[in-house]
Amino acid sequence: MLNLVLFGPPGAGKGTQSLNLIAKYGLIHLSTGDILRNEISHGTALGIEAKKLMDEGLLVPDAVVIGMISNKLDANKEAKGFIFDGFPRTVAQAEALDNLLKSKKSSIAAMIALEVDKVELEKRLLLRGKDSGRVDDQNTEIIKKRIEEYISKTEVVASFYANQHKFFSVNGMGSIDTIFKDITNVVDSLN
Ligand code: B4P
Repeated sequence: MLNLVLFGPPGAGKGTQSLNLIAKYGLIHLSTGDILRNEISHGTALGIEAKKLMDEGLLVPDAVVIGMISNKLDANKEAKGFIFDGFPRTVAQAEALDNLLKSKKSSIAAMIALEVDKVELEKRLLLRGKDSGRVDDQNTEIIKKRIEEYISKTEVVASFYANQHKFFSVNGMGSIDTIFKDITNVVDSLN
């Protein structure tokens, strides 16, 4: 099984590159952001609670996202592997993911981190906010809050995987195709 964590700050290109990776390696895409937005659009109790936090740029509680990922792993028992996009975002989530995969006799092969500077992140998110209608992409203060949440709670997750010798950094600035090539070089070097 090939399990990859795609990592980086909001707007780094995790969602964008995940789509390319699924097409090339036949993996299942698990984006906690997409799953949460799906709950919101269906007006579920989980979605209503999550929306309040997401619209302010705050993280959703660990137990909620861990439960969602556990359900998705159970629903895709025959998968060749998974791309975890936007998850884990805290050390508690990373530990829970290791335990979930261990119980299925599997593990994470690599964390690939997209490195993008703050100015570029804000520019990309505001641009997407114009077309997508995403509330969290339309306001500079909310974008700043998301980046702060990333720095205070998520950045440390990189060390979690570095300690397991599974951390790989990729330059996330430049064309989508060039970045994808750099990512595939890492993936192809894993075996
Ligand atoms: P996510 O949905 O994960 O969103 P993201 O971090 O903003 O986006 P991503 O990095 O995937 O950017 P993308 O490729 O789309 O999270 C949203 C919210 O959900 C969080 O703030 C939180 O509240 C909640 N949440 C999600 N997961 C959670 C968890 N595990 N725990 C707790 N809470 C959680 O790219 C952005 C834009 O840049 C796009 O418009 C794209 O076209 C553009 N772009 C991409 N690559 C580019 C390039 N190379 N050059 C120019 N533009 C590029």
